Formats: sequence, C-alpha cells, structure tokens
Amino acid sequence: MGIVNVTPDSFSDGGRYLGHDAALAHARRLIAQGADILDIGGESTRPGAAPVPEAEELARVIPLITAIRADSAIPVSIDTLKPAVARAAVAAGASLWNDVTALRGAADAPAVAAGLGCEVVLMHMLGEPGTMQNAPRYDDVAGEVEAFLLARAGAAMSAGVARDRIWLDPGIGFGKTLEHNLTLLRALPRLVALGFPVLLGASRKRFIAAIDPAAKEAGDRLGGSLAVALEGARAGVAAVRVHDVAETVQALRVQAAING
Ligand code: HH2
Repeated sequence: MGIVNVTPDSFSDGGRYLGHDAALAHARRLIAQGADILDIGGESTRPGAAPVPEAEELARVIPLITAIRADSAIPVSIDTLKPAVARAAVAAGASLWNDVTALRGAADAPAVAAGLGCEVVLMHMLGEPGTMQNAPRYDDVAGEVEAFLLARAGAAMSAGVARDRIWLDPGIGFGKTLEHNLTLLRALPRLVALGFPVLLGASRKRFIAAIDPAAKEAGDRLGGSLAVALEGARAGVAAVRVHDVAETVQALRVQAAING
C-alpha cells in the first residue's frame, strides 16, 4: 500500500504533494513502482497536527481520487476519520476506508461503513493523536491491542459490516513506546491468526530513530522501514503501508524468491 499524503504537515512528507498535480504525479509514480493499493490522506495524524475542516479535507482528496480513477484500476483507500469524507471518497471510486480511530471518530461511523459496503481498516490507537505519545501505558500491550481490535470488529459487524471486509492494524506509533512497538511486531503472527487481513504501517516512523540514532530525519529511515516490512511479510500480514514503494516491492520480491 503506497502512501499519498495530500497534507502540509505529515511527519515525513508533509507539503510535498499538497498541490493536485504533485499528488497525482506521486500517485502515478507509486503505481508504476508496483503499489497494489494507494492510501490517500488529507489530514495528518501525527502528534500535534492541526485538525482539518471537512470541506478542506474533501477538496484535498476527492479530485485526486477522481483523477486516479480516470486512468487506473488500482484499489484506492481513503485515510480519514470523518464519515462524510469516507462517503465522498467511496462515491469517487475508493473501495477501502482506512480509519485510525477504528470507526470511533463519529457515532454513525460503523453504520456509514456498513452502508458504503467498502472494506474497512480498523487501527488501534491509545488516546488521541495530540497526546497519545505522553507516557502510554499497558499491562499487556499485545493482548490489549488484540482485544480492542476484536471489540471494534464486533462493533463494525453489529452495525452490518461484513466480516470479510474487515482489516486489522496494530497502529505502530499510535500511543506506543519503542518497547510497545517491538512487542507488537513480535506478536504479529498472533494478530494474523485472528483470521482478518492485517495491515502494518511502520514506514519511516520515529521508533526507528530510537533504535538507530543516525536515523533522525524521516528520510533516513528506509533501512528500518524495509526491515519491518520483511518481518511483517514473514508473519503473514496482508499489506504494508509504505512511503518507499519501489524499494519495498524489491525487498519483498527478493524475500519471496528466496522462500520459493
Ligand atoms: N500511520 C499513519 C497514518 N495512517 N493508517 C494505518 N492504517 N496504519 C498506520 O500505521 C498509519 C495510518 C501515519 O503515517 P503518515 O501518513 O506518513 O503520517 P501523517 O499521519 O503525519 O500524515
């Protein structure tokens, strides 16, 4: 899954693809590099990011989805916590709603997801983006994340979302210390064993710098991002959400070739 952030403030590529033409060119580049899904986002979720009004978010993402749909059949995912943005994105041709709040962003979010009939990514986040990195605490991080995701899958299904449309995501970096992230990465086989497709997003994230101090800037974290993608694939995740599509596709292809 290749990331297209149409935002001024995303942590690793904020502002680079804010204009429609730059975003579309980036989307086309990721398709050419071998992305199987594009994840389009118009609101950053990094700690401290400013909330984006609905009209602004729609103006960022909808023309882009329409333009991608005009010349590619690639599945498009909309990264939003607003039901109205998900609805407009699906109308424009998106088939997956990637929601970092796991359908908790609005009271009607599960019902909207059911009505849209699209696939849904339910991601774990502890707290709110603004404060989630302030000393997050768990007694058993893998168990708690798993229980949360199963509860959210239950809520989605109760609202009418079909079981085979639900993806789970442990939410690397969303209210987690380095140790929490590592424990969750070690526990991926257990998450995969729940039987839902798992999405893993660790690309260029800050925990990589906590392991390698030389990776201070987001752009310095390709090696660490590839390491996580390979571990994820080995654990059986269905997709990895990444900024560096060409390099990730190459790493996964070589890994697949080695493994026959
Ligand atoms: N991470 C980010 C955003 N959306 N969605 C899912 N399902 N999983 C993730 O791990 C995930 C996500 C954060 O990365 P990015 O989009 O690069 O940054 P920002 O939120 O600042 O736009």
